Amino acid sequence: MPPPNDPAPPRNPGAGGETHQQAGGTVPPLTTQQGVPVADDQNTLRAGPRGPALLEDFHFREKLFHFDHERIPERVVHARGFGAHGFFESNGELEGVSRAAVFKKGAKTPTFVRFSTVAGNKGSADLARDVRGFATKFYTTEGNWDLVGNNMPVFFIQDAMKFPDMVHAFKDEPDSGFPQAATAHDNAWDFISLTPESMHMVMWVMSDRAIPRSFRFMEGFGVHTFRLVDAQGKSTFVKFHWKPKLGMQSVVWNEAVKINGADPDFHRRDLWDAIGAGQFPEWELGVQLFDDAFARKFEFDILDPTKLIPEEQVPVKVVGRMVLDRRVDNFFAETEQVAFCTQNVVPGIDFSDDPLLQGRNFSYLDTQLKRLGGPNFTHIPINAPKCPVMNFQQDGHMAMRNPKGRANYEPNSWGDQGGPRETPAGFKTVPVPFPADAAKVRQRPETFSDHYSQARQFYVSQTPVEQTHIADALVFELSKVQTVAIRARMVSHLLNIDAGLADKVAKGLRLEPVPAAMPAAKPTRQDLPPSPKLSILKNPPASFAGRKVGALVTDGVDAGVLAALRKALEAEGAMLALVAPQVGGVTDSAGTRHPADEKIDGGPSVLFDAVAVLVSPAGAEALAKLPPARDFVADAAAHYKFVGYSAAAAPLFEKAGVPLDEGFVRLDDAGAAAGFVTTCRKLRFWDRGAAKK
Ligand code: HDD
Repeated sequence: MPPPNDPAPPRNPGAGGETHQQAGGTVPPLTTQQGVPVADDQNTLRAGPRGPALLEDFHFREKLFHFDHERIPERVVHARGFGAHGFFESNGELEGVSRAAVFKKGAKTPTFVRFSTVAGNKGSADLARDVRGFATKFYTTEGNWDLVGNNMPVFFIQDAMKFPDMVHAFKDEPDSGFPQAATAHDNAWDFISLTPESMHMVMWVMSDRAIPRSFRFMEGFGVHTFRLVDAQGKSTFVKFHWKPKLGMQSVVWNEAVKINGADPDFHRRDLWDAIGAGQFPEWELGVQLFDDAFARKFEFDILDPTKLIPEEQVPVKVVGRMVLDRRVDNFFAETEQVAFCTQNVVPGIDFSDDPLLQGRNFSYLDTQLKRLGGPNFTHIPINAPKCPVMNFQQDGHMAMRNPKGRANYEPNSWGDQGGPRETPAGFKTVPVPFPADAAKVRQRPETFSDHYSQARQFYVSQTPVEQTHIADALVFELSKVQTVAIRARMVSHLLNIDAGLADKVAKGLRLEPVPAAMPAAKPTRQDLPPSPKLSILKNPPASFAGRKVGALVTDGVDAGVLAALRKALEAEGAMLALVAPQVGGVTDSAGTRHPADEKIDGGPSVLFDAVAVLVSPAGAEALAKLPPARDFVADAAAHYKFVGYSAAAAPLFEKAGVPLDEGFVRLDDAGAAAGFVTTCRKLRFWDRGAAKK
């Protein structure tokens, strides 16, 4: 057996039945599902070579039957995702706060994470402007804990009742079936503009958080307030955070659009490649802990999932780390069949009364039944706990865990043979008193009614570059909305968030006249201080580790410079990909051949974090005539990337219409490589051109 992550063995040659490989050596015999060895897998059983197929061909019938039933329903949201295995290691900081075994000092718990986009279908492109799912299954010694979060700490709606409407509006429109994996259409913005509680989340989704460079460079959030419960039953409110060790990074919108064409699998490939290369992504698990007293004095309701608690107000305490160090062996078996449920908690972790969370606790179990076809989806290996499971639930489709003996109920009189029993150490819901005067109502609390203050706080916490991106994204999305009244309604909301933002968007849409501000249930608070932690660019990574430079090379590339660049990147923990006119590669100045990772039009610069142009004079002249080579440098410049270059590259820049600036770094001798890599740590040269706005 090859190790699980080894490349697949070569496929059997030949399709016509003459050259197919026979069993023998290390190749096992092909069998039917019944284990019957198959002598001929090329031809159906026929009445004569040109006659009709015969019904008795059980191998053919079984093969087609199985193929016809390969698909299961895709997830109604988060259909497109990618998973990996890893572990969580606790540093013990929560020992006194939660009795969960997963938080014991040094406890190492296996995990499975599935990242996803929300709106697009299973085959959509990775770089959609969208929220990213960040769902983690912890296989703890006391059962599975699912932390089903997103890469944004707030949500569009406050009550699960609105979830189907929200999802319907965001996904493709029901008559046309498009656009898909995009909110840039009338239905989405109609719903948003009629739902003021979504305004905070809209700021996040229009920000660069919605177009991450990689799953590895994203934060994650549990969103809701949960409770941690200690051994005495005392509970503490908690919000969960994942912080990527490699820091945060996003792409720019024009880049996202092009990545979707160049490599729609960009995010999944990135994770797959990184783990394969031994660059295991790592996140710190952080918590914001607070008590009832804080909850009472906080400006917003801690049960409202459209609000966050600024980290400056309640700092994030690191309680452990998660490393993703193993690819899946089989996408369907693991990534597709994994079933996350928010109600999967363990002793020491409990829910709050957040109405969105309460609704989710119903929805996830329900959806798995539909998706996975029966109540025994917990028997599928990826969903099965790694601790003992014992109860009296039985039978059902595809039951794999079937207890022996006569006891299938309790109480019973069968003593030691009577099966499992309740234990005092089990999960107990925290006794939270209901208000004595509580009546059955369908009513939003008044404390949920400020929809603009935190949207404003998010916006004013961004750098000017990030604010520009938010305005540009709004203009882009609303330009795709055909109903002018919806555009206007959005601008009237923006006026409650920030007058400057509303002005930019109105001008960008050429919306005349500018509407009045939307009447608000509560006036926007102007006094909330900016929270720098909400900005990506105010929290840059410490190094270029985990990133990738694409070097456009030609024959005659300076052997010393190329070797030095590779060495400097390796020392930084970064990667180098060679892009050449032909995939066979190039011969350097010392006569050594370097195979290319990409042919020039298969490896556009949007796939890299920074680029280098290392060419000979003849090579530069030849590249200058190639449109994809000109695009390579023009896009790198337009996307504010750092560009390392040899002097000979000048004709290419000239033909591409790219003026040089301080973001272009000369790489004429080997000594310059390390300096270039240090420069790349800043990730983008935002001072270039339009970004200065
Ligand atoms: Fe949800 C999937 C995250 C609100 C109903 N959700 C799903 C996944 C993630 C989230 C990451 C994909 C899990 C996977 O990879 O398999 N959802 C969230 C977050 C929310 C949220 C962070 C708000 C804070 N979701 C939410 C609500 C409802 C749902 C309010 C319904 C009342 N979500 C579902 C679902 C899905 C799902 C329909 C589809 C596939 C699945 O569950 O397994 O049940």
